[in-house]
Amino acid sequence: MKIDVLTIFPEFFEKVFDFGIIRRAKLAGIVEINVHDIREFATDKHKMVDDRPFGGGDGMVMKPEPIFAAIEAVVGTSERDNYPAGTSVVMLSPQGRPFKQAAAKEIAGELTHLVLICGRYEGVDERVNDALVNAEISIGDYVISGGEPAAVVVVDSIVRLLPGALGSDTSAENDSFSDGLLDCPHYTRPAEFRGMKVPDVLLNGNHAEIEKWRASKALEKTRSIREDLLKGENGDM
Ligand code: 9D3
Repeated sequence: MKIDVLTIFPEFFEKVFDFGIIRRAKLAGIVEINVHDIREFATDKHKMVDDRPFGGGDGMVMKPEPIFAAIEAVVGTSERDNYPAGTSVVMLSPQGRPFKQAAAKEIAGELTHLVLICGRYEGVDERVNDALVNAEISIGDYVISGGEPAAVVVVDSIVRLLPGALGSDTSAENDSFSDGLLDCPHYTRPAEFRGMKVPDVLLNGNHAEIEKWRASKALEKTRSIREDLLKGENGDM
């Protein structure tokens, strides 16, 4: 998969994709991630990327021209109907559909080229959404200052699902019983730390008993803080 990120803060991404699973996936050729400075596609002498909102109001709006030019550079066309098969342009925005694991799976399974546009300021000229964008994604119901942290979240969740991205020792976490539930508690040595004991069941070597305990703890935790997951309201964790 190829991922292109369009941003006015390219330095934000300097190190963030160079760790752990994403780094390994890049080195293995499973994903190629490129970050592009939207400002480099501005053609006026001041390299303007934002302007005052028509109709008045506070804040600035991201101008359409540099974003259209950036899409032409990375996709080959700014005509959405002519995007190559397997290509999708996604806008990170508070107005987007709340991002879920199910969407990460869909993107990882179906796309070969993902383009992420990171908004800033009060918003992006709506003609970008109307003409270029296939989907708008929000990462949740809280306000962040721009699309950049959201792009990192979306990229991470997708790359770890690409075939071969997880080592054989971590891939198990994808299938097991815990599907759709929060995880059970984990412990390692020492068996007693500052008076806090590891539950006996984990020390007795009875693996059937241990799996039963883990399943019951996962269910209990999910019921207490994420009832929505039990009702299947939160898609496919
Ligand atoms: C005046 C209304 N505000 C919306 C709640 C303005 C505003 C807030 C935050 C405009 C832009 C932003 C920047 N946020 C994002 O670009 C963003 C975001 C978010 O704020 N929350 C969750 N997901 C995302 S994805 C991009």
